[in-house]
Amino acid sequence: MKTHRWLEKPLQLKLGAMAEDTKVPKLRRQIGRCRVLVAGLLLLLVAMAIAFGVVVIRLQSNIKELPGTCPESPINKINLDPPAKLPPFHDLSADEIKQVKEFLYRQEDLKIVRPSAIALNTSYIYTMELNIPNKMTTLDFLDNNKSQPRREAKVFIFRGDTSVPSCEEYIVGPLPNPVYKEDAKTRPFQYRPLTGPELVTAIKMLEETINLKASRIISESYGGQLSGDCKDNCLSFGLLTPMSSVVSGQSGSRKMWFFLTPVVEFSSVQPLDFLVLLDLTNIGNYYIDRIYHAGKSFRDLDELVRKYDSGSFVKTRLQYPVVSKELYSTLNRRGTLFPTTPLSPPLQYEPDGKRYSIAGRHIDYMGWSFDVRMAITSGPQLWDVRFQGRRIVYELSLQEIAVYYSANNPAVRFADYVDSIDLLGLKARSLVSGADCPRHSTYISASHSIESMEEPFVVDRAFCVFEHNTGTPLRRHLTSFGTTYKVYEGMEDVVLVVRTINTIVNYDYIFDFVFHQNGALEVKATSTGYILTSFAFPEEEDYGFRLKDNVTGNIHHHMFHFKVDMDINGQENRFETIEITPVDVDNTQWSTGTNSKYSQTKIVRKQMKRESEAVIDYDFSSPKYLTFYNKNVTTTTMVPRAYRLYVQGMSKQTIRRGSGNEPSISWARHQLAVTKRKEDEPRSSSIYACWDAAKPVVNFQSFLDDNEELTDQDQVAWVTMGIHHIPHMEDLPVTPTVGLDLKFFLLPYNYFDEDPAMGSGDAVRIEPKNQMSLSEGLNIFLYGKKENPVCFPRKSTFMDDLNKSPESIFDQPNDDTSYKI
Ligand SMILES: *[C@@H]1O[C@H](CO)[C@@H](O)[C@H](O)[C@H]1NC(C)=O
Ligand SMILES: *[C@@H]1O[C@H](CO)[C@@H](O)[C@H](O)[C@H]1NC(C)=O
Ligand SMILES: *[C@@H]1O[C@H](CO)[C@@H](O)[C@H](O)[C@H]1NC(C)=O
Ligand SMILES: *[C@@H]1O[C@H](CO)[C@@H](O)[C@H](O)[C@H]1NC(C)=O
Ligand SMILES: [Cu+2]
Repeated sequence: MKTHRWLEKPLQLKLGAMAEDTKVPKLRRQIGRCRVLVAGLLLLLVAMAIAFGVVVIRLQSNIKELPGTCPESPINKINLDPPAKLPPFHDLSADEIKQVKEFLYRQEDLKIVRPSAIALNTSYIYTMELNIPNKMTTLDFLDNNKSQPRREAKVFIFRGDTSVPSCEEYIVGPLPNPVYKEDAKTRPFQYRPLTGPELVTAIKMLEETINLKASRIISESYGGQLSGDCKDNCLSFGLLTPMSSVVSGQSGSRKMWFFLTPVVEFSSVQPLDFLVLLDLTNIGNYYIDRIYHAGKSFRDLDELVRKYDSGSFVKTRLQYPVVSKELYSTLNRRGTLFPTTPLSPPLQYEPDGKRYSIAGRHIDYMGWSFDVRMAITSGPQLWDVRFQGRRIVYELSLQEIAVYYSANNPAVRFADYVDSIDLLGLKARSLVSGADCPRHSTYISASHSIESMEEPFVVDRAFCVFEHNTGTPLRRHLTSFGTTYKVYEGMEDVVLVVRTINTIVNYDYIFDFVFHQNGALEVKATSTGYILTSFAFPEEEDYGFRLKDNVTGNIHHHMFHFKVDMDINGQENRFETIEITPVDVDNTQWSTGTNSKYSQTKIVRKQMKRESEAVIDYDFSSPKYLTFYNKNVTTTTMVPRAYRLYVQGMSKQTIRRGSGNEPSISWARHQLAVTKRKEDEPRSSSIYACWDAAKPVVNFQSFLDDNEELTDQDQVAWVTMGIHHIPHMEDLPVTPTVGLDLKFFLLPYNYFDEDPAMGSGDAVRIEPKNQMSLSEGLNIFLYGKKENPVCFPRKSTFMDDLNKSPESIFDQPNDDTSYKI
């Protein structure tokens, strides 16, 4: 209360009340003897009152100047609702998914059961996605005012109900009210990706059998239990490795290695030496094919138990991990806290609201426009990418992620993951504001058809879109010296980022599509997440460093494949390399020496006329630019208006061609390949690729082998990026992204007459008013930007919202769909 009084008094002070204070004479009359003391007290009071007054005045003047909430842009709107008529590249809507399912349930020949009844021996809908319409028809719609191509779904049906089980793919349309399904494409059943019914059945069988015959070995060796009584010492078979028939030598087989792991945060860096190979070829007859334990191989559990009891191998004796904040495999903050007092990091805000628009899945930004979608089978895609109204790329899409390991033990040795086995698009989930994406991001959802759910599975935050000030100049120049014309000009590289992050069990892959204001498009793939490790027998030392007493971090190769359908000034393009070639020129004219030569470089332009020539294997000794253009579109100086493809994230795939699982990723043989675009070569990989090395369902090599003519054809650039990863201590607990970003760029190359970012109002120009004298001051050009815009960013409710809907970040426990590799 006292505090309040004191605060009230100075408030009067401020209003001028103190000058007429009547309390002073009264005090003088009544307490004459204490005059001095009182005077002193009063002085103190006055001083304090003034001090408080100043504080309050300050506060009040601050309040007067307090900025408002940052305004919304009057021009740029964000409307994520699907438009009434869905455009060609829009993912299937929830309603379309529903209509396709109902249509298929009515097809008696397919005998499809609903998700509640799916089992290994039933026919059911695994997933579906937009069937990309024919390009020519779509261009007629986009460019020539023709009618929109029909929308269709591509549906994946697993037929476990037939005498020879198979995977069937159907095209169903037209949406939203389908009336036809085209003849099925049939794929081998043993190549199918991971499915709930299989994994649930396999793991249940495995755990029951082991509990029955070997629970003693498990508990004595690892201090834990598989199920039932376990509480703080649970073990499970969580990780797995598909073993394709080229590895087992058994044509038509389907086998998987399962890793026993403790159920702790996180299993892939807590390796145990207990691995089981299951034969899953026949759906009614799953069995243990092999066991690998204590560095030895056993045919079955009986042999394992017999040899364990007879002491014929050195028994493993491990403690169950002691779970604490300090446990190396956990992601608790630990070590000395820094900064030593909590200080928030810098944040970005949007003082004039959004500078990009979104309508449905169509995005516009600073002259850029494109559509974005999430294909469940292959991940993020951009369509019809234009700058200043002119199409540059028709399709820019992730094709595949692969990671090939090497090890001594069989489960990690054969871990040649081709990740669409786990549905790349479905695993793009749960972006977290303030960590994965800046707080001012817009989140885009995705709706997927998944085997275990009748209703579409909605991922709230599959993409984030944000404008980002990179803090790096896009350009700058200063001339200041001597008598030169003095001027400074520069601008920040402010970009739009479209981001998604796919979590494939232990690894997390960040994909960024970055739109720069100078017409450059950047694509970035970055790895983070947990490494996969092996129990550290001495034989593992060839394959990685020992990171803990019993943990080897195995060497592996991350690979990413992208499709870039180039449409530079139309579809008919040329692919030209500009080689940087050494040349010794005659120098006798400029030198007094005889036969003087001068060594320099010249450019040699080479048009790649056939697919066999258009394969780029990076060669340090012959540097070159890679350009794409339409031969009819040139500058006034007859230079082709091209875009340059610049790949920065290359790596060499070293596994012997044609061996093991290599044929499944023949796209990784070259850092770049350019092919003639074909409707029947839509993707370089497939959801079957993890198993299909014996006979790849999609064999990218065949795209090249027909050696098509490329000149003035519609061309696709297939970009492979990769990184060899030899894990090190600092990969614990989780691999940091720094240094692991792989990029490629599409850069305008004689495409414009000058840098198109010269039009950007984000620039700053400073010059003296008088070139002859600085004393007259400066002209500063901000092009309408406020010099010092101040407003309150909108309050984020992200963490509150998350708390209210935990399922928007995590799977429900025991959800069958959450079994993964
Ligand atoms: C599928 O297998 C179960 C037992 O595992 C059996 O009860 C059922 O009849 C089988 N269904 C079909 C369609 O064969
Ligand atoms: C586009 O086509 C529609 C109907 O086919 C026609 O009415 C319209 O005039 C056309 N617009 C242009 C710009 O050609
Ligand atoms: C590593 O494994 C050996 C052999 O099984 C065991 O004796 C040792 O305790 C293990 N070390 C740790 C840290 O678990
Ligand atoms: C270039 O122009 C000629 C003449 O108009 C035309 O026949 C040809 O198809 C054009 N080529 C390309 C690649 O656009
Ligand atoms: Cu890695």
